[in-house]
Amino acid sequence: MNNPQETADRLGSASGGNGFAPDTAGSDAACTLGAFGWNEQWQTAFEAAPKPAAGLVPARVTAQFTNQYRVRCEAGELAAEVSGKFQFQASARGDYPAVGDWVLAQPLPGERRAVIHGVLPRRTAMIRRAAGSVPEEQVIGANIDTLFIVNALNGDYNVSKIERYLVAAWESGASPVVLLTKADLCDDAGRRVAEVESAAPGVPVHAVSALEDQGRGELAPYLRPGRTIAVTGSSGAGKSTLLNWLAGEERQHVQGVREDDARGRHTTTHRELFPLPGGFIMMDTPGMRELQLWDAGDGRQEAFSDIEALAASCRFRDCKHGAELGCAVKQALRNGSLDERRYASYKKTGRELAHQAKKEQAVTKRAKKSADKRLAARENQARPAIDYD
Ligand SMILES: Nc1nc2c(ncn2[C@@H]2O[C@H](COP(=O)(O)OP(=O)(O)O)[C@@H](O)[C@H]2O)c(=O)[nH]1
Ligand SMILES: [Mg+2]
Ligand SMILES: [Zn+2]
Repeated sequence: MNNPQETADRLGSASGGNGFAPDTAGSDAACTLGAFGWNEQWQTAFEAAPKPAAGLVPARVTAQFTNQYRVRCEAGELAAEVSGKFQFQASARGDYPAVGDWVLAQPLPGERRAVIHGVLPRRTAMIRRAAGSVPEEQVIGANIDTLFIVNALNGDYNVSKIERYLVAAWESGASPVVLLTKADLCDDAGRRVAEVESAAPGVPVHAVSALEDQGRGELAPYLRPGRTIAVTGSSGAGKSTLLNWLAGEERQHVQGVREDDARGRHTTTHRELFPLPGGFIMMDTPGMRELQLWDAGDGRQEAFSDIEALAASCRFRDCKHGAELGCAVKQALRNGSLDERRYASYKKTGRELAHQAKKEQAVTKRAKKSADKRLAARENQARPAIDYD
């Protein structure tokens, strides 16, 4: 399995029918690694990384398809797949490269393909629980500096949904920013901005309209050279439109523009990085019906820091905020300084994370009993599915 030729053969057969095709060499010259966020820190990390093969170069994963990657290295864009040894050593799905990762790539001579032999340690990782019955983490974006949580100011508007994304965002290490899109469709955007601000302590909130070119100036501080920005949120919230607007040209299809396929209105089908004029890098993502949280205890504490602070001043350290005397949370709910909706959202995310931790523990126990743990882990490592809504 660890034979480069075998890997090349697998790459060859896999690249046939799935619509995967790297750019031709033509546009490569203008795109150096710097345009994809490469800098001295990454250079240092690359030099320090173990090199399991010869001829390794740094490359960034710019797109991920079912079982293939597209990576960008100094020599241009290449199709890539992980080495057999990498597969053998990976013990969890989260060990595999994700869009945004910097990897150790071995370009195959004379071909526009490469084999991935390693992943540089991630600075940030946006993680969710993968769909499926086995609890598994799925990295939906790596090395994201700023996460735009996109929620449209029409029927999509939902503060509790934003709170959920904030839990995952804080956990990821990326700096969250809430963008309320389609401001042209809303008469009281200002009130909603204030409402979201109170549900997102310490997080900047902006109302924008790509359609009417409103709010671009407010976003300027995030759009700095070398910075990676990911957009996340429900399908139809305007993520791809936002990317096109900030790019100043159509880089992504948006809903309603391309003729509908059998699945309906979904146009963004995979995560992909785009280097944009201005030197920043944007990651577009397909919409998610629901963001399933993964192991995000600290992220929850951060996202609900106001409630955590109240809880710290309850009389009893282990206060459940039920009928206890001296409960600061109950008092805040009574006097209206804490919103019932927000408290419900806090409790819901807590229950979910606890439930999931239990499930994970059960799986770990079973895996320990298993005589061939590694084999089990490899079988569980389903290929990342395209996540349509
Ligand atoms: N009125 C209005 N519509 C918008 C705006 N931004 C996006 N849309 C529309 O919302 C729909 C979904 O946009 P799209 O970018 O595909 O959403 P995505 O699924 O989040 O990528 C499209 O029909 C867009 O034209 C906006 O600022 N104002
Ligand atoms: Mg889209
Ligand atoms: Zn209490």
